[in-house]
Amino acid sequence: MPDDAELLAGFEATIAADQRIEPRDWMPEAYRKSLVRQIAQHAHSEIIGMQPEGNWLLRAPSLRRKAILLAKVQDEAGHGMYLYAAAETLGVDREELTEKLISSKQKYSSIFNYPTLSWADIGVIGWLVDGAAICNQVPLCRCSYGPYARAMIRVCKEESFHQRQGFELLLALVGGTDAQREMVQEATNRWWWPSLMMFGPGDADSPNTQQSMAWGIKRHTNDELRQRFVDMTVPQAAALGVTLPDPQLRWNDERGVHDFGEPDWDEFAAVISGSGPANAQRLAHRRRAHEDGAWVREAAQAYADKQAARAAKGAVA
Ligand code: BYC
Repeated sequence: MPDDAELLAGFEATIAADQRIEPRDWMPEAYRKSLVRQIAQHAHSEIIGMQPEGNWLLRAPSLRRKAILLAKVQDEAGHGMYLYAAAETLGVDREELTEKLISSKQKYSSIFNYPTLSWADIGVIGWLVDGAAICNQVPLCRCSYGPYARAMIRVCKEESFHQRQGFELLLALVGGTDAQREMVQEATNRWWWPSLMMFGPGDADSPNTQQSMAWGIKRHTNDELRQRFVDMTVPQAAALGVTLPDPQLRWNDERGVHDFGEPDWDEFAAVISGSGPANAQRLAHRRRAHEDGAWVREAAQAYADKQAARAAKGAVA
């Protein structure tokens, strides 16, 4: 049996060689915990993220738009399932994680605590929120933990479709009436800063980044990804003919990237500590859905118990 020092050396050699850690491999407890923290938060975000858009399913303006939106919301449920399954490979179970979500012991993304007030919000969520998600999540396909990295490959493919559907929806609106163009601009004004906050606090205030990068969980810092998102989005805003609501946003020739203003970090702190505009509503809705689903879990358990009892009887006979 290898001792602890040998196990740690093996883990570190795998990370240094940029190879994957798999569930059967030894890993430091802090690595496991940090992954559970991040993957659970990610899974919860996908599940809670169904609510702002689900809110528009009955009001989508055509059958085509309804079918597209329905498919997107279902994809998000699927992403939540892959991610809970990835977390389960680390020795936690989905029931336990759901309990932590509905009792506010684990976080979910700040972005889903803002309300969806107009149909243009659905387009802007696809464009900006899914756009930010892609920037943040593509590097996670190379995460050092195998099950998370593999789940992210499929998630990212679907996010890329989500981003395009949002952009296409907005293209249709900006090609419409003045009122529709105003609706797009107004939605952009509301979602721009919360989208920048999705990347997390600035690097100087991000307690987890350094260790997560050393472990190959994160591949870039929060500020690097935020910059990448801004640079990617500016030409898209120009193509749509909308203005991003940041007077400091301009190209910096010397740095070869855009300068941009600072998000309101007090607002971010309030939203992640539960005081955002829709936190209470989102959690109450999730809690109710969980309670309403109790009979499904009971029925599944009764069925599993019956199968196990039959198998045991068969084994004895
Ligand atoms: N919202 O040290 P830091 C989606 C927390 S799903 C809330 O930088 P880390 C989508 C952070 O957890 C979107 N909390 O942390 C779904 C930490 O608190 P704890 C979700 C945030 O982990 C449906 C503390 O602040 N995406 O896009 O190194 C439809 C300090 O932060 C946020 C993921 O989860 C936030 N925005 O970096 C459409 C991706 N930011 O845990 C779209 C995977 C930070 O110490 N996750 N916090 O109590 C990540 O990439 C990283 O976890 C983060 C944060 C970049 C989010």
